[in-house]
Amino acid sequence: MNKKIIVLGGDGFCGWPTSLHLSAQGYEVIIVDNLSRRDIDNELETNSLTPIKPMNVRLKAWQDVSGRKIDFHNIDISKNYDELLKLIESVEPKTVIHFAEQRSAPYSMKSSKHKRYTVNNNLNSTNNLLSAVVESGLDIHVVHLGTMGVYGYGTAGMKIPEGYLTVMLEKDSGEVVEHEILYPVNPGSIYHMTKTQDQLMFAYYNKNDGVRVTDLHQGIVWGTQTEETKKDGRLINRFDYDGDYGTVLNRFLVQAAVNYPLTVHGTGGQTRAFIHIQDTVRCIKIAIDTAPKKGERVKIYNQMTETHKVRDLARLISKITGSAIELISNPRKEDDENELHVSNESFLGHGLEPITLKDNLMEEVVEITKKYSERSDLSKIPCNSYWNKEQKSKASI
Ligand code: NAD
Ligand code: USQ
Repeated sequence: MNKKIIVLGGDGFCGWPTSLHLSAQGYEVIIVDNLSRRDIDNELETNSLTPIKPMNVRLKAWQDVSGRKIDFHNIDISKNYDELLKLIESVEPKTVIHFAEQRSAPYSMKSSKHKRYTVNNNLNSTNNLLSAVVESGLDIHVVHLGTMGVYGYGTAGMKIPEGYLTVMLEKDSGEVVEHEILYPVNPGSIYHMTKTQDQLMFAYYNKNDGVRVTDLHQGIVWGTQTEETKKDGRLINRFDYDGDYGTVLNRFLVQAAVNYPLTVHGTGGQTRAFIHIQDTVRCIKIAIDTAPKKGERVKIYNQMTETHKVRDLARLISKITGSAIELISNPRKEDDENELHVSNESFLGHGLEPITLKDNLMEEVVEITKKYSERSDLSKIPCNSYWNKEQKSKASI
């Protein structure tokens, strides 16, 4: 049986633990990454809170603890199409997992340079991958890490379905017909916009060339370690806490560890979907095992396990740690208050037993943040990427 998997973006926060998990499950894993995320840390003069190791050290450590080998290729998939194609043709993978995009909304909004980089990088990466799959002539399952943010975060009170929406359309004759469409997109940043465009590329290559795709609309990932990354200090996963790449729950946990008031944007009434990194890797394994059949449309799963309001998370962490909470002017143009109901039946139906905030894993994250708190640079905590001039001038009042 073909157990070869290429992981694009396998040096990143989600890609690294996924690569280890799949290797541990007996897959032959090949990582592709251009290390652009590490370059962006240099650009922003920040770093992962956890001391992540260079790729060759990571791979040696994994071989030491597991006896299993993972290959690595440094390729910019948005630019080096021929190298990507050559690799796909020589490996003949059963699955390609695509994490290789610029994933920070604030980074994508910093300046016109960052907007253009995010669009060029993300759209060309996805298009190059799909073109290469078609040109190779191989029947490869593409698993893409998308985002809950393609939907926007508000509905008319209904649960957000998994990708598709049934609508009733009235013909000129008055007859009402049922139709299924991609759920209308409503991106909240340039980054999120690239993910909505990825969706169209998947739909098109699926329709025209029969490419089999699973698109995972993932919520905000929290935590840092998984069963595999805990096995050796050299395998430690990255942990972002800075104003561009740190995501809200992980940021609050670091802020609590370094006595920095929890930075709630606006009223904190924003409701978002969350998932622990251990569940991310489990979900990807499920997505691989439940690949769409030839001729099937793009499969879309909502990859999240619970929803919370930002201020409720802040209150919870404040209760556990005694931290102060500070309401700050929101640098983003987004609704201050929203309700969010999401369907995640597919993963639950395939046996996912979600890790939730109740499962005491927050304490584990607090321990890690305390352990590495001396590596933190408090000047990197504020979010200073503004969505537009108005948000910037409000912040300076
Ligand atoms: P990350 O930035 O840590 O990892 C992405 C990896 O892709 C990095 O190692 C980077 O160097 C690599 N990469 C980027 N562009 C590349 C290119 N052109 N060629 C080769 N490699 C390239 O991000 P992450 O948090 O691991 O996110 C992975 C995916 O999951 C992203 O697509 C993101 O949109 C999605 N996602 C993440 C979250 C989250 O909370 N972290 C939530 C929902 C969805
Ligand atoms: N927020 C705060 N305080 C902070 C940081 C963030 O109140 O210190 C607020 C933001 O204003 C926003 C919410 O928390 O309302 C979430 O922000 P975030 O930075 O945690 O997440 P986001 O920018 O949405 O992006 C992250 C990942 C992205 C992924 C997305 C999933 O970086 O790759 O696609 O989560 S989702 O949010 O479901 O679209």
